Amino acid sequence: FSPADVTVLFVLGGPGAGKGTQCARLVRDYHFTHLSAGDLLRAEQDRPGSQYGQLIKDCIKNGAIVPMEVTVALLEKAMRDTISATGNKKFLIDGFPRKMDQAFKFEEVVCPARLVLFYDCPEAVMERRLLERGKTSGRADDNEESIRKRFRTFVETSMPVVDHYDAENRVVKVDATPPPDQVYAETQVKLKKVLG
Ligand code: UP5
Ligand code: MG
Repeated sequence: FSPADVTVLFVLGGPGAGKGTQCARLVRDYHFTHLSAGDLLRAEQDRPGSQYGQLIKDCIKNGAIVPMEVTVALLEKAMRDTISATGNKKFLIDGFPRKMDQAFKFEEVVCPARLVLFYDCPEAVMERRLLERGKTSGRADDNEESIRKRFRTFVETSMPVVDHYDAENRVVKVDATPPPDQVYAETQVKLKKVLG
């Protein structure tokens, strides 16, 4: 596909900030296709015959970042498949890039992002949400030990990505602490200002 026809918004924020929750609303109202890097990795992990299954499993459990080649290839394939199946070329890329090398690689080989939507949330709030979800989610990383590691990776490795885009004035920052509908209302107002 031609990068010029494609619109990509990166949706970033700490573990449990509410990226997936807000993306669902944006899909409903603005006809984006939602691609969660974490969901794509979990699906690849469970795909019979995948050569990356064990690697992905270990990374997710430890809150570590899967080597970018794997994630970028999954995202690019999902974008191609979506475009050929539906024609939709507007994407929310959720939970990616979470390391500088991924950001550079994606914008070089796939396409530049239009902007970064950043959900800002205190750790204590995110922890409460993840522990609550962990009661029923079945996610291998919704436990105290994995959550601690995910937070550390976020602060050390993923926040620099947000800071990088912020320095380029490409970040729309939204307070993710209030209830979901309130966070969404702020998202809509701020996106409208930037995208029109
Ligand atoms: N909730 C949501 N919003 C709320 C609100 N405003 N008020 C109250 N409750 C709210 O929400 C989390 C929970 O909080 C839910 O129960 C929700 O109802 C509630 P959700 O919308 O799921 O938050 P989200 O930010 O999407 O949290 P998630 O757990 O998905 O974030 P992570 O970034 O940790 O997970 P992800 O799936 O993106 O990545 C998992 C792992 O995959 C990473 O740790 C890493 O190991 C690997 N990965 C890579 O290696 N590379 C990548 O590029 C991406 C992932
Ligand atoms: Mg998510």
